Amino acid sequence: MAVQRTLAIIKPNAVERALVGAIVGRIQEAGLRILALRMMRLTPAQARTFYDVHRDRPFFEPLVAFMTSGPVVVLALEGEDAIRRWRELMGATDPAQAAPGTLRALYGEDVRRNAVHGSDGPETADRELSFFFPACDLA
Ligand code: FUP
Repeated sequence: MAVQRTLAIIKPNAVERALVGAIVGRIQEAGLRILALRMMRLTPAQARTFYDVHRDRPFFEPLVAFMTSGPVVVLALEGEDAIRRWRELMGATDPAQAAPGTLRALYGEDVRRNAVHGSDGPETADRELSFFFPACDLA
């Protein structure tokens, strides 16, 4: 399996609950390398662009409101099979369906306030990484 890069986001509910350290710890214990890390507050325009694929879904505006409700931490991760491994660590989108011990099972509150994000494939990862990090940060 090739070395991959993926984008992770620690969402506003997890930042608010002081879970950044716990989540970064799980990333590092899993052997995923942190290439870049930044805390920021998304603007509504940035959140809409980031989630553009969902713009026609009924949950789009509430999702944008949630993602802009407080700071997030964005991370560029690297490792063998990193996209799948990070999604496995996150668990299913709906915390109620997420496997025990996964970050969404532990820290997610509902399907919107689900604590973490991860790219869902190589093309998405490229697009999402370049959305947040200039290429020089990922060298
Ligand atoms: P995932 O790849 O697991 O983050 O899941 P999706 O791409 O399906 O959804 C992206 C985000 O949309 C979720 F993280 C939260 C939000 N969402 C909702 O708010 N309600 C839903 O019913 C589904 C997704």
